[in-house]
Amino acid sequence: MANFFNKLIDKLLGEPKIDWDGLEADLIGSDVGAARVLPMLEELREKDEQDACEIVDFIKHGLIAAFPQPLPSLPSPHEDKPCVILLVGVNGAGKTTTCAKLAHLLQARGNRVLLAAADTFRAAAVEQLERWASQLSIPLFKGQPNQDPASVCYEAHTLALNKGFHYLICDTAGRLHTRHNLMEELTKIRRSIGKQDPAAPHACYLVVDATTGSNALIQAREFHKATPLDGLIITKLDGSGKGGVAVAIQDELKISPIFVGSGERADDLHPFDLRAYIDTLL
Ligand SMILES: Nc1nc2c(ncn2[C@@H]2O[C@H](COP(=O)(O)OP(=O)(O)OP(=O)(O)O)[C@@H](O)[C@H]2O)c(=O)[nH]1
Ligand SMILES: [Mg+2]
Repeated sequence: MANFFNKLIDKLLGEPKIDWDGLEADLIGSDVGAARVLPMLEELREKDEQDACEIVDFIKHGLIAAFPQPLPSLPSPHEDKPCVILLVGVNGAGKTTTCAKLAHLLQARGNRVLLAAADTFRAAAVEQLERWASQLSIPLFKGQPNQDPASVCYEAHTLALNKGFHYLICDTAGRLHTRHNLMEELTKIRRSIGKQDPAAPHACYLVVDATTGSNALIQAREFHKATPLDGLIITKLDGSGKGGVAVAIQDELKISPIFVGSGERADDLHPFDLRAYIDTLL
């Protein structure tokens, strides 16, 4: 999709008429998903639209229309209870970094935020979040090495409730969406968070690496089955990936992006901006 516009211009410059089959092949090969692009191309082909700018505009509008208006936003704490946010995703997607960034962003907005290091599989994961927490002066709850992540989340939630935190952000271990037992563990974490507040977790976000491509749709399907997802956080948008798969995820699962990560620093997290995202895609 990223080169779509350039290719389209090249095509128009090189050929007297648009090669609709070639254009279709380019678009289907993108992560956006055939379900959305095929009907758009069909309409353009019927009109025999030849103006490249019109074509791009038409596709832009079609992609924007895939998303709800307004887009869902981050929940707020209510009735003096902390708002619990769970971050899940495959290995290396950017969960731990995003937990720190999100805590930093919420703290800067005047909230009291607690981080929970619930990736107890690897000592390094806890240390990584500890480093962020100390650098950003954010309180952190960590359990014992190898403690059950569900019980770490439960204890962190107890602390957040007792101490009047506004937000609790739980980091979880990376897991392959194909590993049934690891996905089951997410269900357990969710249940343990719900014990003291049936509305919790108030948001569960899938962290997706923008360079992943269409496999992210499969990840979203599987994670959504294990723990209903309330949104996406697309990381590494500063890299080569444009995260076009978010359109396919929105189309199929009705899960919208909430934030995007654009670098490795604490303030490289921004609310998802639909128009900017579509502009980058094209
Ligand atoms: N360029 C860039 N790098 C990022 C971004 N988000 C995270 N990273 C980097 O990606 C790598 C993995 O990030 P982590 O936060 O450790 O990912 P994780 O999902 O917690 O990984 P596991 O716990 O191993 O599953 C780190 O080197 C991060 O600095 C981003 O938005 N942009
Ligand atoms: Mg991690």
